[in-house]
Amino acid sequence: MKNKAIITSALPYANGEIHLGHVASTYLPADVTTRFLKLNGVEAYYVCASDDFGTPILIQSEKEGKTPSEYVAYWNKRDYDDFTSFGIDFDFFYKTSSSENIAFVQDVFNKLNAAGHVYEKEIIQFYCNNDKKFLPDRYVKGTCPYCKAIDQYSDLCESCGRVPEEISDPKCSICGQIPTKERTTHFFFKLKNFGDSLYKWLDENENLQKDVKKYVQNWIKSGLIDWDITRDISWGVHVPLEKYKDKVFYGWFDNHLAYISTAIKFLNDKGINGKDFWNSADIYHFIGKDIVYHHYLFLPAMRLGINSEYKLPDYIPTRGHLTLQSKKISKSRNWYIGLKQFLEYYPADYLRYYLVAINPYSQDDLNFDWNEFTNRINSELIGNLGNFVNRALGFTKKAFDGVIPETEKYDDKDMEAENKIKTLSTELGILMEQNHLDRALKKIMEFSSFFNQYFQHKEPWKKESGTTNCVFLSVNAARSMAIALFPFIPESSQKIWDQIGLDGRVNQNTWSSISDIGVKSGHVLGKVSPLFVKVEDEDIAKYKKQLGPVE
Ligand code: B3M
Ligand code: ZN
Repeated sequence: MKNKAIITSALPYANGEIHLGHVASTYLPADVTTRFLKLNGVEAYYVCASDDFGTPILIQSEKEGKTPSEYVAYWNKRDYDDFTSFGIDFDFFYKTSSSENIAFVQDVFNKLNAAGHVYEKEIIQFYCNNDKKFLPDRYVKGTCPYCKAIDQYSDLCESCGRVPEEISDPKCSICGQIPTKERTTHFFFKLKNFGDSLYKWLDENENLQKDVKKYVQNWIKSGLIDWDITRDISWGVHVPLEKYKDKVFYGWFDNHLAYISTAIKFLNDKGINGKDFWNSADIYHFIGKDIVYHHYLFLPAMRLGINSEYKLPDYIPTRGHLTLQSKKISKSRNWYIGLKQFLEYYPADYLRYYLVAINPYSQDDLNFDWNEFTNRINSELIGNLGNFVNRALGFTKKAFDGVIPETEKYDDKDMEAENKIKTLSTELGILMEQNHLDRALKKIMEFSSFFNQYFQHKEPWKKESGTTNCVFLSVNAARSMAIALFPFIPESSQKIWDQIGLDGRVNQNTWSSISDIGVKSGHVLGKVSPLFVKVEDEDIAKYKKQLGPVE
C-alpha cells in the first residue's frame, strides 16, 4: 500500500436517480475503502463526476423538452445530494462535460492520433428515415450476435457483457422501424494493437481479481476488435479537427478520462501537482461487473496509447449486481427503490450496514431482501452492537456515576478481552486492505458479541471482584469499535464516540489506535442513550407493497 491514493467509482449517468443497485456495488464500497485509507494515514482522495454525454441522455432530454445541458445539470446536483445524504463523502464531484475534461479528452485524442493509434474509416451506420437521424448505440435495439440474447442495445449486450461489432435484427429504438444504412466517416481506436500489452498488464497486476482477469484474458485471446469512437450527434466532446468538428466522441471514449481530469483539477486547485500525485498514488476504480469490458480493456488501452503518461489502475474492485427481493431491479416495472426514498424510511447507517454485510468481494450478485434487512438490523446492528454499547456505557453511568474506575488484577477472561482489543486493528486492517469489507464488518460484530458475552459472564451488577476490570475493558472495547466502525457506519460511530465522552471527531484518530486502551480510569462518560431504533414488521410490510405494478 502506498501513502497516496486516488479512488473513483463508476460515473453515474446524469440520467435518472440513484437507487440501491448503484450504491451497493460501487459507491458504498469505494466510500468505505476511502474512509479506511484515510484513517490509515494514506493521503486518499475520492473523486467522482456525473457522466453527462451519450445518446440515452440526448434522447431523454429531447423527450423532456430540455437542452441536454439543463438536463444534466439537474441530475448532477440531485445525484450529489443523494450521495451526500447516504454518507458518500466525495472529496470532489464534478462532471464529464466540464471544460477541463473536454480539453483533456481532445488532448488525449490528438496524442493517440499522432501516435497512430486511431484511424478514419468510412462505415455504414444505421439511419432512421422516419426520425431523420443516424442511430448510434442506444438508438438501435436488436439481437446480440455473440450470445443471441434478444432486445439488446447495439452498444452493449447486457446478457454476455460484450460489445457487439454489429447487432442483428436492428430496430430504431425511437419509432421501432427497421433502419436503413448510410455512409459516414468515423474514427476508430486500434484496440487490436493493444492485445499483447493488455494481456501482459493483466498478468502482472497482482491486485486485480483473478476470476475477472481470466475472462478478460479469454476475450483478448478470442480477438479484440477496433473500437468506433465517434458519433454523428451533437451532444458530446467535439472531435478537435476542423473537418470533423460536427462529430463527437462516443461517451465511453470521454467518460473514464474524467477520472483523470477530475482528479487533476481537484488536486491542482488544492495546490498539489495533480499529475505527479496521480503517478505516485495507488489508483482504484470501483465498478460493477457490467462495465468490465470498458475498464479492463478500453481504459487501460487508452492509457497505454499515450505512453502511460497517467498510470494504469492498481485496483479495479468489481462487484456483482443487486437484485431486489430476488428480482432484477427495473424502474419501468417499479421494481426499484430510490436512494432518496429509502433514506426517508431509515437512517443511512442501516442501509450501509446491510449492504456491506451482504456484499462479498466477488462477481456474485447480491440480493436486497426486506425480511433479511429487518433481521440483520434488529439482531446484529441493534441486538448485538447497539445492545453492547448501551449496556456497557449505561452500566458505567448507573453504577459508577459515569466515571471509569481503577482496575484490579486481570483474570484470564480479562486478559483475553484485552488481547481482543490489542489485535483488532491488525486483523481488521488486513481484511480491509484485501477489499474484504464484508468480512471486516463481520469481525467487528464478532468482537462485539465477544464483549457481550464477556460482560454477561462477569456479571458486574453483582459488584463482586473484577467488576471494575469488566467496566474498564468494556468501555475501551466500545471506543475501539467506534473507530473501527467509522468507514462503515460513520454517523453511529461518531455517536458512540460522543457517548463515551471523547473529544473531537472520531476520524481524527488513526486506524492503529483502534487497539489502544484509550479510555483511562477517571475519564467521565458523555450522555448515554440507545443508538438505534428497531425496524418494525408493519413498516416493512408497507414498503414491500410499494414494489411492483402500480394499480
Ligand atoms: N456512466 C455507468 C454505467 O455504465 C457509466 C459508467 C462510466 S464509468 C467511466 O454503469
Ligand atoms: Zn425511427
